[in-house]
Amino acid sequence: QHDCQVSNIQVMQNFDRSRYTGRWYAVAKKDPVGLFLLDNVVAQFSVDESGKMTATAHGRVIILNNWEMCANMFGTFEDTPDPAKFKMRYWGAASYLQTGNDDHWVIDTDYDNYAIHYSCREVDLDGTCLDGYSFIFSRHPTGLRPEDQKIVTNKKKDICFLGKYRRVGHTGFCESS
Ligand code: DAO
Repeated sequence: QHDCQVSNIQVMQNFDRSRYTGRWYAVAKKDPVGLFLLDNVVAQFSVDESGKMTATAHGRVIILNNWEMCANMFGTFEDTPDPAKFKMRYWGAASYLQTGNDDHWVIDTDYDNYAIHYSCREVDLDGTCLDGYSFIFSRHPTGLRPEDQKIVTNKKKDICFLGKYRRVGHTGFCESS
């Protein structure tokens, strides 16, 4: 299971999008090439009337070399045959923010405390991930509960991102906007 093949990565079984709704605080992040969201990252997931998953998120970013701001972002999710694997189209409230269409996989979650997200943007010729990112989310702004840390560490290993994360701080930078 640690051959690091993107196609072999195990995702959440029987993912329940309605239990996943609500606020999630990013507590750690593995950055992609050309990182965007720096810290104070909070995502809010919803399921609309038709059952489609959507999200809003904010986070501190630095754009145009040196301009620090809070980015308000929107995402819509396209379903795939695997209930835990989505295609996420995202864009910013302002035109100069990043837009994209990324994979959005839920690797594991207990819905009430922690969640592990994974996105590989570019698969290498050998089938491993050449450029990807991952968020570790917590329902608690204070971080993961000690009992969840071991599970999360094991999952980081499974997705071959162990040791590549940095802590995502919450200083209140995006709370006023
Ligand atoms: O921060 O480097 C990065 C990549 C993240 C891009 C995605 C940001 C927008 C997300 C919107 C919705 C939900 C989770």
